[in-house]
Amino acid sequence: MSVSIDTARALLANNDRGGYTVPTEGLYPFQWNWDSAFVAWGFATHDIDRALAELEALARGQWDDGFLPHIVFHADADSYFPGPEVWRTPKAHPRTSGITQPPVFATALRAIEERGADRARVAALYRVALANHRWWAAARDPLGTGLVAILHNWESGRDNHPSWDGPFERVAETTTTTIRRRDTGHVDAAMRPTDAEYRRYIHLVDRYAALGWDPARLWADTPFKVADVGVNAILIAAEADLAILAGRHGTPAERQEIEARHRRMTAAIGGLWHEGLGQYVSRDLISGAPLDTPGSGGFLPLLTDAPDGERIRRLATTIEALMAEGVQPVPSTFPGAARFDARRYWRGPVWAVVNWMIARGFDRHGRGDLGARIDAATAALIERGGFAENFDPLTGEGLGGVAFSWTAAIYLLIAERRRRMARVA
Ligand code: 9WN
Repeated sequence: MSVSIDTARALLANNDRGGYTVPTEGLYPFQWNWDSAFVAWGFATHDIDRALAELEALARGQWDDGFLPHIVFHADADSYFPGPEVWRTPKAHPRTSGITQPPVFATALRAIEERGADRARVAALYRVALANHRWWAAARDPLGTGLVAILHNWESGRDNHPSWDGPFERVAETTTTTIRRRDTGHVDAAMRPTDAEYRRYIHLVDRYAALGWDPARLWADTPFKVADVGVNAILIAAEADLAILAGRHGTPAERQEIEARHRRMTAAIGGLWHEGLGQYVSRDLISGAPLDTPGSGGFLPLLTDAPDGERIRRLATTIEALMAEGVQPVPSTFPGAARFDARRYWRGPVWAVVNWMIARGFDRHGRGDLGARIDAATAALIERGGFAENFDPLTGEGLGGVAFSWTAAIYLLIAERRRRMARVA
């Protein structure tokens, strides 16, 4: 498929399953949480009604306590493992998984509203986001530290990043669920996590299902508890966006509550800075160890007010140095890191959605020049490699699944942004 604004829109229309969008045909046949937030944002460039519908469909998967699942199984499909029969969650109509994903929802909602959305529909979605942020605080930071935890690597969205290898040494392999991988029937196994990794991923699912997916029991029992730098940064940015939405759709008390969480989290994420690497890193909350494999996730705190001038300079210098060496920005794991693998998922490849967030982070901190360079590099990768799932940081080749919704959404957003910048100039 040639790459253009028209083909990006056509791709989204083609992956529409009637009000929600699958990440790609076959490999991912359901609605995914953060994919849909980016897709809604992308739809907002040309179809506000459809953008709202995407978030409304995701909201139908919300649990009573505010939890938003990482997958909503609106319709049956047998081309993906693990399906609903493996998750065994209490939610029905629609069925869902039992873990979550990076909370981009409120940020997407604010972006949609800015482009002129219906007030009543935004107000209803504001309440969904508010309940969800309260869930994050209560379920994933019960001690009020200001850092939320992920309890499964899939919750990071950066699934097999080497940072999770250490914490996974404590995780057993499943003995009760048969692994029936479908992903390797769609894409080359060399681009995907290994079977041993999958057995551990599913052990966590088995264990949490046995605990009835009760947040307090999961918190007390889990062998995998990580303060992921990406999820924390994205949640802080989402709290800032939610505070703005609260000003229009909520009460003064809600706004204060959101701002208090925002302040506490902004202060806490500073503790994830790694001076030796010159970037932020995740932390194992069980051992206390920093998870110090450098990669794109460590740049996401640029979305927040946490980094000072010196840290921003170091983050920028690192990206500029990589680009000067001919590396495509921004690799999920940096070349030279011990477990770097240019073609394997989050162990090297570049992902358009992460680039979009890092670029906006540089804009936020007065480095719009670098934000624009990252956008240009992302658009060029897509134009050469197609609407691929991700890209080889050394060759630029498109990898993983093809015809990916969120890659098309980011292409539309970059194009819109460039049009706007051209008008301003
Ligand atoms: C598990 C859908 C999702 C993305 C994730 C990406 C991948 C799933 C998988 O695909 O994860 O959630 O089966 O590998 O890592 O970020 O949301 O595109």
